[in-house]
Amino acid sequence: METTAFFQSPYDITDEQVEAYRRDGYVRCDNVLTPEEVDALRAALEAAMERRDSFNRDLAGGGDKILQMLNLWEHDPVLKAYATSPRLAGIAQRLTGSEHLHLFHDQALVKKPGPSAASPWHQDQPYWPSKEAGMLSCWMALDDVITDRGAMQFIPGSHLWGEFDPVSFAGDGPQLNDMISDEQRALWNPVVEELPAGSCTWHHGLTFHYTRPNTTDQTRRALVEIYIPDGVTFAADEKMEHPLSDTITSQKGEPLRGTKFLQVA
Ligand SMILES: O=C(O)CCC(=O)C(=O)O
Repeated sequence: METTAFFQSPYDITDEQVEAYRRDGYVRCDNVLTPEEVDALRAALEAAMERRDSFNRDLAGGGDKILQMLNLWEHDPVLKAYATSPRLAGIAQRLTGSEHLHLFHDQALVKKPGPSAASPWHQDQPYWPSKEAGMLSCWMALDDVITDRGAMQFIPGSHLWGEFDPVSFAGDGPQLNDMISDEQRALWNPVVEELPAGSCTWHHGLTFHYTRPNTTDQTRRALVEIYIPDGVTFAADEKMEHPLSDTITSQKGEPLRGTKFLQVA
């Protein structure tokens, strides 16, 4: 397949998957990418990791335990084609019911073998500059992910529990366990989604999720795309700073837009 044809064809997400997303706050989509597309994304990601020319940091506080690299699409045409692809935009439209979608940002989240850390239970929405909930993430496995390599775990239905405070990925602040009610604790039934490379999960910004440290001898490379549906506005000073705060062009209360938030649908 020509590189230019990558990520163009639609993925036929079923009504049952859409229903599951709305009920559980996440959904699994198998075989969204072809093996050739996975290879192209892996090569692009490896090159980006070599260059380190995108915003990058260790989410666990140092030492590449959870390497995060943001807006890789700016430096690579394959990663841009993927982030803005009709395939992902089409799935996001179906899941959210939104006609229009903007890319908030992409991010690689890499857990290498060796010193690694858990991504603590958290929601995404508290870290985002958005007032309303509704933004969602596509978490794509570029390696086969099993529980001990850092497969995503979710609490089904937790997207209906409202917005909690952000937690520290370095584990030095309040953790979610201290914040949830006894009732919520009783409903705390994590589901692990082990995935082959090229399959993904989509999760709502309020859904609690977690991954274990990578204790295997193979790297875990995940590529995450975050989209903004219609109806989400800029919360300005009500929310914490984000690495992309400086690129936001909206005033408080206006639809969340920025110089780098590409329209994808
Ligand atoms: O990949 C991980 O370890 C965590 C992923 C995550 O928190 C996210 O995609 O929102």
